[in-house]
Amino acid sequence: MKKTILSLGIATLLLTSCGGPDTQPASQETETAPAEATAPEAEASAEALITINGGDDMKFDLTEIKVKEGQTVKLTINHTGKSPVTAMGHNFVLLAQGVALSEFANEAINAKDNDYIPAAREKDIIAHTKLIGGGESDSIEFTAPAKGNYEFLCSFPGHSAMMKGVFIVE
Ligand SMILES: [Cu+2]
Repeated sequence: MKKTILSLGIATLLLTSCGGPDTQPASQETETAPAEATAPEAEASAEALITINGGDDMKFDLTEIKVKEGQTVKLTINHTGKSPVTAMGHNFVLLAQGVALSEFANEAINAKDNDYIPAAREKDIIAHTKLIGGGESDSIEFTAPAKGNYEFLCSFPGHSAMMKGVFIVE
């Protein structure tokens, strides 16, 4: 009788000790899973692909753009309308921090010969596309500046009242 109780006890010990190693591979799996999940994120943070559209309705389809500090920003602007560049031209101009958007836009009106980019304000611009008309596109590439909020606009006369937004660097 004593022998059977002993062997039962050993069997229980073996079973419980077997349960130990069984749970270990499972915990190892959960440890490797987050590492795999962060890999695509790290890859994505290398560059930010932004597409912004503007049509004959004088509107951008984006009023907020979010990127991460130091990212390579590849931005494409599409003019989805039909109006010629002289009547309904669009561009994307990203202003440096602290630059008053309305003041900049007012000066841009006098810079028709330079696609409404005032030459004296180049230092106040982080990046800008060329001025495009209906059906046209332009792409630019630049490095996202330091963390903070920046403003962007279309500098064609009168457009910035409607065509502007916040460029957020996180
Ligand atoms: Cu415009």
